[in-house]
Amino acid sequence: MSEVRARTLPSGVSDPGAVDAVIVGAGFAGLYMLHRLRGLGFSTRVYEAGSGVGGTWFWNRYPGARCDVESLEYSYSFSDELQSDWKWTERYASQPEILSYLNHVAERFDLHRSIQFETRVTAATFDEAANRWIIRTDRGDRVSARFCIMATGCLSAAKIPELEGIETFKGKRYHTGHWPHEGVDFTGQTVGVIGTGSSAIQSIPEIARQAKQLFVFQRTPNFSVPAHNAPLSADVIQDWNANLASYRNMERTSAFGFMHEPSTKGALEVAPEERQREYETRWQRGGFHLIGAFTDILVSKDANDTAAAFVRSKIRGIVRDPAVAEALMPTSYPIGTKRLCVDTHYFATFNRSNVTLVDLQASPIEAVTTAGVRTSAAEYSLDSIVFATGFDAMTGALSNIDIRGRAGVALKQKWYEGPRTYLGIMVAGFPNLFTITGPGSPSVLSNMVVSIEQHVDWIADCLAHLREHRLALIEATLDAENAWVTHVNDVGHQTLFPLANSWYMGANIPGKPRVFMPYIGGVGPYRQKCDEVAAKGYEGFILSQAATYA
Ligand code: N01
Repeated sequence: MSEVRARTLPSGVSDPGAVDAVIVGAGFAGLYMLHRLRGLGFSTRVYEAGSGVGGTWFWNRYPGARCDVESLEYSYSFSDELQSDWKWTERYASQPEILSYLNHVAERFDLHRSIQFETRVTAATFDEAANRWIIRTDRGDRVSARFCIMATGCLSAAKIPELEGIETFKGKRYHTGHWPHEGVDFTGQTVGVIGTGSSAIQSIPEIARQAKQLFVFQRTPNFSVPAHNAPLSADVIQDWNANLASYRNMERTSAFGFMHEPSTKGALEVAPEERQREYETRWQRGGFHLIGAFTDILVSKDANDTAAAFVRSKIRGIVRDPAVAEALMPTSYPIGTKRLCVDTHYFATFNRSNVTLVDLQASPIEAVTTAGVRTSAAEYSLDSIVFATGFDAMTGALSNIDIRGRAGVALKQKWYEGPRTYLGIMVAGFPNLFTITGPGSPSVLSNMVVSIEQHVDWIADCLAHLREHRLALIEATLDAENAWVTHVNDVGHQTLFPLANSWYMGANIPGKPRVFMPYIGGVGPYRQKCDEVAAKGYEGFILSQAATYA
């Protein structure tokens, strides 16, 4: 099979070409998927909306943007040479470093030539007569593909809240997920940041250092733990390299896709002093380790309360003004059930004289005005507003594409009451359409790179299997899908996650169904399930004959 050369087509010109596979998106998922399919000899084209590779790391260039999974672990494992050649410099990699890494990967594996940039896929329609997907783009492309693989990301459809008067604001507006490539200089400005999720918590300390005055508009306080970011020491790197195979295996078989010290006890099984010691050790270590301190933090409210109280006591200790500290303390949901944030000096930033917390629970935003933001208590004049207001998570990027399966049924319609998938990889009624880290898989509850590699490998092996057996189609059965959705819900409801108004639950998007979208059964057990399904001849899928492969 011949490689399809990428080229940027002039607007309005349609491409009648046919390929084996179209991949939508050139982030971590799309790049590795392209590499695997090319290695298998499938003709493949990638469409990417951005002007470069990187996905999340291409768009999210806000100050302080950094991964909350440690850099050595937040990296591909598929190539030994890549692993030994690339040198991470910090414990938690910054956005520019991750983007350089992904550019390096694209160059190293010669991926650019199969990617058509600045091209957004607008529609994907399954042609039942031909058993092929017809993919259309905003540049007028029309390409037919046997397989359509969505590598569109879980947090890529940025959400600006529907606030009255937004368009009238005379100053500058930014969204953290669409940050200007040239950067923004806030020196001398009065800036408002709306939101206090991970993006806000990372950017606020950086913006505060530049701005004359910063107002932080907080609707829901967030739990955050320190990153304790630092340059990677030679010892850490040496240990990582010496134990690479076993560490990678630990990630793949773990609960969340990264290495952690597993706990063996429940939080209430130990004496208060021991509990405190354990939390303190993990706080000092930094990152997500705190949430793994005990086995039951995410399943028992009483256990969870102890971890939440510990973090609140830390906030009380860091923030000097007791009223501000109080307002920064989350109390309305269990810790960990909204994505735990990992920060560098976030709470301490509220000790600065140029930073003011605006508590929207006490006085909600009424409108954006020409001059700034008006709450029920005051009007704040601003030069710039930063919307750190998140994403239409997990389903948003897919819903933005008009995806139609058998009988012209729209995916959006099928998912009207919440996403339904088999294994988070396929959807009944949408043959040969794959969703990398789709809803119903561990995805956002895991180290994304580990989950991406697992899905890409599974999909690549599946396509090779179909070709080897001269099969045209793979399609999830409705029964398998229903059983999986029930299982995903059952497991989710054994945890505390449904208690929070989180984006995991779709709660941040008005009108979005409240469904716990990711799968919390664990990265290791999930991988095992996917492998078993494949080993049993793709149990739960219908595979059908009569393919002609070029
Ligand atoms: O978005 P969010 P994010 N008025 O949805 C508030 C990943 N990520 O971009 O909680 C006022 O978490 C909203 O308030 P509330 C990570 O998985 C990773 O920060 O809905 N406020 C909330 O405070 C993360 O979880 C990294 O009440 C409004 C904030 O905006 C995910 O991306 C870095 C509002 C949105 O927080 C999303 O994070 C960054 C309104 N109308 C992101 N609407 C790392 O790797 C929304 N809000 C470190």
